[in-house]
Amino acid sequence: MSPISRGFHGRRREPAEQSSRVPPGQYVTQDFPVLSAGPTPRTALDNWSFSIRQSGNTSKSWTWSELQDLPVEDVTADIHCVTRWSKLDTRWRAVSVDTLLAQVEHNARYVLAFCDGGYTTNLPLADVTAGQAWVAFDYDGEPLAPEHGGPARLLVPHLYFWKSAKWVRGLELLDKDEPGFWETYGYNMYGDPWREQRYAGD
Ligand SMILES: Nc1nc2c(c(=O)[nH]1)N[C@H]1C(S)=C(S)[C@@H](COP(=O)(O)O)O[C@H]1N2
Ligand SMILES: [Mo]
Repeated sequence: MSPISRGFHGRRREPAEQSSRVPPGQYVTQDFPVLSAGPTPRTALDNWSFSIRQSGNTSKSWTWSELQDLPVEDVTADIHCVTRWSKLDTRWRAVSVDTLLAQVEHNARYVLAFCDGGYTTNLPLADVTAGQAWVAFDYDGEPLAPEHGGPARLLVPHLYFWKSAKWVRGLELLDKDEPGFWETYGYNMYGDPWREQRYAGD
């Protein structure tokens, strides 16, 4: 009989399955590190809104309770930080960006997410639509903690996690790609973890 109990063995993910889910240069962690470029902003839910802007105007905005009334999805996703940690099977409750954009007329090709605290990050419209991006407000069955972006953050798990803007307050719709906060400091404009697009030129 194996010296390792079946229960212990059975709880482990098969290494092959795990490695096929971990992009090059990443390691899997059970922790949830906090990476913030500044202090954690705290906006009361009564003062919170999510806005979609175009050419300097607000096209549509939702209060906190209006956002909660939209169709909510349970999302399980692997996330990958450019500092090389990956976390598998993270669980979120979230509203799809598709649901939000469906209420706005536009023909934009890019978005710039904006946040309390001034952080921004840029994404192609094609990467925040078709079921690939969400505004998430619960993590692992609890309201999203402030240090992880609560009350709400963007969740774009197929790109490096710096694209998942914490304390997100809206999306600006753009014709041209404009660098956000980290992109201005030399991070990649796109950030595909499977192609290791960490820095400009990768
Ligand atoms: N508003 C804001 N969003 C942000 C950041 C930030 O500094 N400010 N850091 C980004 C980076 S680099 C990463 S890796 C993730 C970290 O999210 P976490 O702190 O929940 O792990 O948030 C991203 N979103
Ligand atoms: Mo990051």
